[in-house]
Amino acid sequence: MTAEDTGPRFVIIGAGMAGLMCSVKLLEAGLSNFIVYEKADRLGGTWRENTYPGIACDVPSHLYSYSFAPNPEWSHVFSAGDEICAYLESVANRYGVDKYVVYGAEVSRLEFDHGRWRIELADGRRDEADFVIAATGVLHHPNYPAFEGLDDFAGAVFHSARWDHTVPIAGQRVGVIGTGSSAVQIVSAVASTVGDLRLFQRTAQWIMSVPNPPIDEETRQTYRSDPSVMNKVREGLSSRFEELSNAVVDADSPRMQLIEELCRANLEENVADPDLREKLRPDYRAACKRLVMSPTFYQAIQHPNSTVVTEAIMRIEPAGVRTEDGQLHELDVLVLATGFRVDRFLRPIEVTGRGGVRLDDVWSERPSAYLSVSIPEFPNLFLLNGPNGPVGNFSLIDVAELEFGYVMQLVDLVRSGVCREVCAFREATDRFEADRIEAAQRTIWATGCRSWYLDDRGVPAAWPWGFDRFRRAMSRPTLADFQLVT
Ligand code: N01
Repeated sequence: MTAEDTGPRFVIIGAGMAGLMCSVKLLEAGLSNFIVYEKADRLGGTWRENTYPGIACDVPSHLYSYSFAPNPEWSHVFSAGDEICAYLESVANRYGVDKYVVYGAEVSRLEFDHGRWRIELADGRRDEADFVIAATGVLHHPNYPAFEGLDDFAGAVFHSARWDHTVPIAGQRVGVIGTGSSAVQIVSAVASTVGDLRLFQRTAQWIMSVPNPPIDEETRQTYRSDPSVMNKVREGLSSRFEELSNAVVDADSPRMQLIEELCRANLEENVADPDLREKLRPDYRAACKRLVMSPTFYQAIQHPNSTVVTEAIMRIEPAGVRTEDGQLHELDVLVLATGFRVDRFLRPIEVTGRGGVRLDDVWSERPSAYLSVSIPEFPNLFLLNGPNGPVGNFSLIDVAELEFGYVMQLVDLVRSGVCREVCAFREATDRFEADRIEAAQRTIWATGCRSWYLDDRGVPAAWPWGFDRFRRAMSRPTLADFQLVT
């Protein structure tokens, strides 16, 4: 135990990108009395779980890196998932946070009791903490579609985030359900190696063609020897993403129109067969759904092995997928690239706040949190990448770092004796929600499509303003919005 171990105790839930960042920053602040509970047996979060062929991040790697750990070794502009996972592991090693992570430790209950959080793990282990930071991810709980007969399928069936690498796909008849970013990357990666590919498309997607060139050795050497060059690259990427963020929150902006034109031109110029082009043409505005970026999808879907199936799925049979037109699409492997349940956040953990308030009750309609970070009546509990935050076309690493800086200012109120408990007031949270919902109507996400951004009322569950506003909001808490219990 070090001297600091007598300081406030933190429990961090999740050893993904955000949980690791918290650990590094707590150590940096001299706060080593913390533990990270990770239910899996490896760190990496989303990059550990998603291992499907073709996986890469659609935020450029030099932006999708911690600000404190730039990486001159990125191999591509958009590097692959295993490279990102290896990067997270190397950061964990370099900063010595690995030893703070307990693997195979699933948190099942959190209860606020007499000013402290009591933590229970699924295997019965118990712990206590002054602060809990939930770094449990957004796209974490797979959405399994409820097709009749799914369990009867005779071949292999798995979700894109649970890829079964023991199942061979080369030369096989493979079906992919869904047309989101995951499906597009899978199709692009496997079209030429499978025997037959059926893409079951419920809704067509706009695709922006963004090239993904390798970063050559000479450039990497420059980054190694002069990190300021790499930092300039990051700054340039960051300002381009801010422009994108400002475009998508204003459906009428000229930049949004430019994005739409680029997507339209990609379709017109790169899909040769007019029938296929019409099948692939969405009937809603580009970026209404999360914009899919791929330089290779149209090429892959025009491969002789590939077929786009637009007839609705009637049921799954042992031999394959039966569509409404009566056709049976015979398959050996069925991939459910059907997205995630995005309203879960730290649930199914049972969380009980002050006075026995249950998070399940507070969030019975839908999840909400003040500035996506703090929940009324749940003091000293903070969320990273929580509900209604900036999930749309930003680097979630940047988001988590900014949120952490904000959270630490709240933690410091307790550490310095200003208060013992801190959480947002209900009325501040309601006011934030009202403003957010009003602004959300002007975003591109509210222009008429079905997407995972929309909550059960059809309101985009995302930060509806530009990134500059988020950065400002995170720079300093408005203390009047917080209930400080002394
Ligand atoms: O999931 P999605 P995803 N019957 O929710 C379809 C990030 N990400 O895993 O459009 C038939 O986007 C559904 O159809 P529809 C990124 O933020 C990033 O692909 O609702 N179809 C849709 O086509 C992304 O946005 C990267 O009509 C059904 C698809 O399944 C987010 O993760 C890579 C169905 C789900 O698409 C999620 O992407 C991967 C049903 N019953 C993911 N149910 C990169 O960085 C669902 N669908 C590149």
